[in-house]
Amino acid sequence: MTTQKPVIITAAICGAEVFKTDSPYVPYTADELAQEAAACVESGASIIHLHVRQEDGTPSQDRDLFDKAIQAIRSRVGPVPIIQVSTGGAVGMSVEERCQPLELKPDMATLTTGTVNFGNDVFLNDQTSIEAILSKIQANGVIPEIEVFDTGMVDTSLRMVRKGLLSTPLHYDFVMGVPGGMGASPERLDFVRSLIPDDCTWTVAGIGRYELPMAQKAIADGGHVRVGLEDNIYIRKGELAEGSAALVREVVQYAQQAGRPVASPAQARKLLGLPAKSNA
Ligand code: KMH
Ligand code: ZN
Repeated sequence: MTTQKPVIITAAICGAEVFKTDSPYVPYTADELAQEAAACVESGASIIHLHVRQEDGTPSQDRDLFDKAIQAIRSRVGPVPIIQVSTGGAVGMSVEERCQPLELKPDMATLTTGTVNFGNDVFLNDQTSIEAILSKIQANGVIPEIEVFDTGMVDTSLRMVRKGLLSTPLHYDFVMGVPGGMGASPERLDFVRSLIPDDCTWTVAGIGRYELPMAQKAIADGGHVRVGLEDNIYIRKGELAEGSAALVREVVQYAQQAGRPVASPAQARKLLGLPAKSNA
């Protein structure tokens, strides 16, 4: 009997574009973020993709707000998940602003390797900015997750490998369904996956109604999955998910149906080449 590869579930619990006016379950404060992270880890998530907010819900990349949130998560959640901070922040933020949480030396951080239209906005990541963010990621000993909103972003990451700026194996997140970026479909996932080197790992974040179908496809294809209110607030058409943990539980069911175990934080660390932690 072959043992199937465990599925790493990332919970994107907060983001920068959804508000309590969209769903009352979106967490803002350190306490709310920690409570939400705990529910997600109990349900099967091993990575928490983290953004933070000011009290009134305004998206922020403030170092102290991240510090409070990470401390709250680490003290509340056991086993301690992999903390992956956003360096994307919200559209319009400067590189300096976006990089603040890296000073806290989290386990991982996102690195978007290209500019993309983002609804009516532009998520700006020119080459100079990508390299500036990467050098701060590396200076703080943080492992990047390459965020791919369009297929050319894989090419850019591979060019950076050839230039010696990045090294494989890399972990990729294919974000599918942002208006302005690549769409979400099985065929597109097959294609974008075919571009990355064999030793790399990948996860899929389907946006909006594509979140759960793309999760199912990723599980069937041996990949990993990201879900959460950052990307989608509905559990079914017209029915709000009562927090990101409800979406994580849905993914756990898909994994069970496909015969794949769900990775613990310790297993996820191993699969992603992160150093082990005693309480993971
Ligand atoms: N909020 C988006 C503009 C990331 O976390 O690195 C960028 C984003 C990606 O969410
Ligand atoms: Zn994000």
